Amino acid sequence: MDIESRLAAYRRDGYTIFEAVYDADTVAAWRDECDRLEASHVGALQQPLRWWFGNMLERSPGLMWPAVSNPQIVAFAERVMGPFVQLDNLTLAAFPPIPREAAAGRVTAWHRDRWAGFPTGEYRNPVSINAICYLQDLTDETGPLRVRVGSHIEPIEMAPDEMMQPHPDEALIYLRAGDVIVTHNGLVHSGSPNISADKRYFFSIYYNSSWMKHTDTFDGPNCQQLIRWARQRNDHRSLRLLGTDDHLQTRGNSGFLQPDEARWRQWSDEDAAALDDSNPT
Ligand SMILES: O=C(O)CCC(=O)C(=O)O
Repeated sequence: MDIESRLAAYRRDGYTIFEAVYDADTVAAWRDECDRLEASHVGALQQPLRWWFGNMLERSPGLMWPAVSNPQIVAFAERVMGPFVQLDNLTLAAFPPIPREAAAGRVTAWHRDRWAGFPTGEYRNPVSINAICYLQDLTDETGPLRVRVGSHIEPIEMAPDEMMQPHPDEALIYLRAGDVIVTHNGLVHSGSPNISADKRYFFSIYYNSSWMKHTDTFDGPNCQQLIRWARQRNDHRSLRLLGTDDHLQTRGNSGFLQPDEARWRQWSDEDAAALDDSNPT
């Protein structure tokens, strides 16, 4: 799908799917990393309901940076949010299976994502987006992703007693391992209980605007090393992902007298021209 059609579908539906972004070996390495973190976890006296590891870029930079900086995904994010795309948080998760009886008639929990607002009936550019990658195929056993299509535009309310139940207007999405779904922060969505024989793994790369605070920290040695590498390359896209936007004052106070998209394109082109990738290491 070309990027303009993808953008139009994303604006209409509240999500878009990039198929087969990662191969089986890459996906297996992320699953192994989740198991490794679980095994090295101190303090858990009993099996938790879910494993949830934040700050994954600092924990596993070599494994996770290629996903955070994936050119296809970040280029799309820049078309949606402008060249203001920062990593808010990167979370690797695994949900152990639960008994089939406990899962009957349940969903994980309907929600809109962090930094969203209640929609007004008109499309608004999101200040944050979620790029979710599942590390096994989603089936009725591993649990599909559920979405309410268009709920990033429509002021759809859900009462507390509806939060954990399937909804008649839901769409079930059966992503394959290695696909990436990019959602608008206003899209109402939920996971599904895992009744398979294995854990249900995924990671969520949550991007927000570089005008905002970020949830993960970038002051650990691994992220600092990435920042030095990006600085050497004059790589503004990577610097922004890592919480440093050199153009924040000029671009964030540009006067706003031209349509956003034209300015965004110009700024993205300037960033690409400034990049010095003669020293890739
Ligand atoms: O468990 C899932 O499939 C959904 C994950 C989710 O809701 C999220 O990352 O915001």
